[in-house]
Amino acid sequence: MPQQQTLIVIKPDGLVKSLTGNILTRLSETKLEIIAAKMVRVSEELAREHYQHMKDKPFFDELVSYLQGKLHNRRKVLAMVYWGDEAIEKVRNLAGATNPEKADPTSIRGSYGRITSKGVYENVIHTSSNPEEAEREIKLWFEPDEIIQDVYPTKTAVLDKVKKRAWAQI
Ligand code: IDP
Ligand code: MG
Repeated sequence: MPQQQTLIVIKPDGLVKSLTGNILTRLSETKLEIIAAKMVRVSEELAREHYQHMKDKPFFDELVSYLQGKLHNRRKVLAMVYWGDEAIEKVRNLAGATNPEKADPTSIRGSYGRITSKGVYENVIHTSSNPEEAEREIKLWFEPDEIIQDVYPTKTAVLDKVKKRAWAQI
């Protein structure tokens, strides 16, 4: 069985509904390992890039606003990388179908998702659907040093004059 990594994002509706603990418990059924996790304030640029394959859909702008948390007044998501045997399929099966009304009622999306009056599927969780998508998404959301394991080849980049925030005192 292939060892894979997959991106999981608990979307703003999942956070607003206090589902984080519940979703993590459901995901633990897979026996996969969490190899990265962080809270992210999603920029419009990141949201548009993440959902680039939906850019011609009539609901694209609404979808971008949804991922940014603008529909829920909760400007954050929990982004994670899970790793292990058949990680992509295992997590997608647990997440359920894209349309929450069609998803198996015992799946995460079937249990907690809904369709908004504007027609966006609020389905609580994002999960990568194949290895190519997982690679694109993990590289979009995470720096190599934020992942506890080497999942893709890296290179050393020497950065000059890069401004970054640091603790004022340590
Ligand atoms: P996935 O999240 O199951 O991989 P995608 O087809 O990649 O599904 O769509 C990305 C997201 O766009 C979905 O999770 C959902 O929030 C939204 N979406 C997809 N299809 C529709 C639709 O037909 N109507 C409304 N929202 C949709
Ligand atoms: Mg998808």
